[in-house]
Amino acid sequence: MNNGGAGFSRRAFLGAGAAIGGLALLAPTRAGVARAAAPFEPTREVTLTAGEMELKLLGPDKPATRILAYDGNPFQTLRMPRGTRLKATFVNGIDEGSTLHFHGVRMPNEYDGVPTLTQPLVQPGSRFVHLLPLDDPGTFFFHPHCDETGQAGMGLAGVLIVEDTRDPAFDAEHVLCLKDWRLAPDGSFLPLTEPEGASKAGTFGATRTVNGAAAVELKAPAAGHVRLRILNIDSTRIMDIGVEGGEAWLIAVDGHALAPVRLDDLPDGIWRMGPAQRIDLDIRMPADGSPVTLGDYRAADIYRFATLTAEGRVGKPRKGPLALPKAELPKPEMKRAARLSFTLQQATGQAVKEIALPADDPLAKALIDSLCVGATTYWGIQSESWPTGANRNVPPPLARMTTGNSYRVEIKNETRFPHPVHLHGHAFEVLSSSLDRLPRHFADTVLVQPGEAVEIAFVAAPGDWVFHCHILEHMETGMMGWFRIV
Ligand SMILES: [Cu+2]
Repeated sequence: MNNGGAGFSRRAFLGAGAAIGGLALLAPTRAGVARAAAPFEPTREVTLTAGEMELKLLGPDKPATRILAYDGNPFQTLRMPRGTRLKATFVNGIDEGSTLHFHGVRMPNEYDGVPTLTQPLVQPGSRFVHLLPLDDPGTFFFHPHCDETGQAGMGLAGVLIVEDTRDPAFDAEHVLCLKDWRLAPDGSFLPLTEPEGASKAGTFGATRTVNGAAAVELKAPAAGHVRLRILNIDSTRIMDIGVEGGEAWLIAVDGHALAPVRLDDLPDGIWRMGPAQRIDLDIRMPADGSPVTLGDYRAADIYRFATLTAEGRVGKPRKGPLALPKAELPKPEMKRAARLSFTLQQATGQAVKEIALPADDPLAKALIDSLCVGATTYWGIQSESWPTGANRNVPPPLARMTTGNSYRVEIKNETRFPHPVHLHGHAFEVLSSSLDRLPRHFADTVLVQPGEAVEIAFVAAPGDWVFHCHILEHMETGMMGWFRIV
C-alpha cells in the first residue's frame, strides 16, 4: 500500500508482537476506570471490515481508483436510534495495521481506537470489538487512527447517524460527505503527503467530490424543509459552506443541536468547516419550485457540490427553522471550572522538547515500536510534540484532570495556519472566540484561526484522551497531545 510518501513503513510494526502483547496485558487495568458497572448488553451488532475497492472518481469514462472503504461501501453509513448499545467489530482487511475510532462519540476510553494509548494496533487479518453506548443523537463518523493520511486519505471513513425520535419531521433528508482526492490521470494516488504541505496548510487533493461524485442533484418538495447532514471528511481542506436560493439555518454542529442560526446572519453568510467537522442544516425550499445550491465559497473559484431540485410540493408549508431538541450533554460549571491554556505552535528545530514519560511508567515501555507516527516534526502543542521519526517517546500528558470536574480551556493559535482541534471522548462547549466569529455551541472539533484564541469548556470524562489537530498531516507531524483524566 502507498504510505503516502511519508518515508516510514507501517509494516515495520508487524514484527512488534512483543510490545503489543505487553500492551494487551496492560489494557484491562488501564481502562478499568472507564468501565461501566452495568454489563453491556448490545442492542445492535455490526461488523466493519476495512478493505480495498474500485471507484470511478475521475469520471464515468476515466480509469477507476482503488480506494479503501468499510464493507465495500464508500463512506459506509450506519443509522441507529438514540440509546442503541452498539457492538461494532472492526476487522482489518487491509495490508497494514489500523484501528477504528468513532469520532465525537462519548464512550468508555478503552473503545476509543487510539493505538498505544487505548488499545494495541489491529494487525492485518485481526479484529477489535468496540462496545459503544450511543446516548447522544447526531451526525458522527468513524475512521482509522493510524496512518490516517494514508488510510483516510484513500477513503477509509464511514458515517454514524444516531437518530432521535423527538426530532421535528423534515420533508427530506440527505447526507453529504465532502472529500478531495490526490489522483494521477491514470486513477492512481499521488503521494498523500509532501513536506511542503505537511509543514504548511496541508497537501491538497485536486479532485473534489461529494459522496464520491463531482456533484450531486438531490430532490426535495417545494416549500418543504430539508435536513442536510454535511461532513467534511477531507484530510486537509477547510471549507466555507454556503447556500444560495433558499433559507438556511444551522441547527447542529458536530451532531449537537444549537439554537438555530440563520446562515445569512453568520460572518460572510457561511459556516467554516475544518476536517472532521459536521453540520446539520435546515433548508427551506422556495415555494416557487426554484432550486437551491450548496457550495464551498472559500476560494474565488466556488465549488458547487449540491443542487436541491424541487419535486412535488408540501401541503402545509411551515415557517422555519425546525429546531432540534436541546442537546443533553454534561454542562460545565463555569464558576468552579479550572482554567488551562494551550498554544498551537510551529516546531522550528529545537523549539519542541523531546520529553519522555518517566521510564517506570508502564505505558512508556509498551509504546516502543507500536506507534503510528509520521516522518518529521513540524508542529507542537505547548512546546510538546507527538512522536515522529526516530523519536518514539510519547510526551507526558498536556494536563492531568479529575473525572467529573469542569475545565475551561483556551486554545491559542500562534501559527500562520488554521487548525481544527479535536478532543476525543467529550462534547465541549465552545464559549468564545477572540475574533468573535462563533456562536456558543457544543462540538467535538473547533477550528482555530491564525492569531485566534478560542475558549472551550467541558466536564472531564475518565481516560487517556488525545487532543489533536484534525488536519491529518499536522497531527502526524507532531500536533497531538493527550489529557490523562482519573
Ligand atoms: Cu493543524
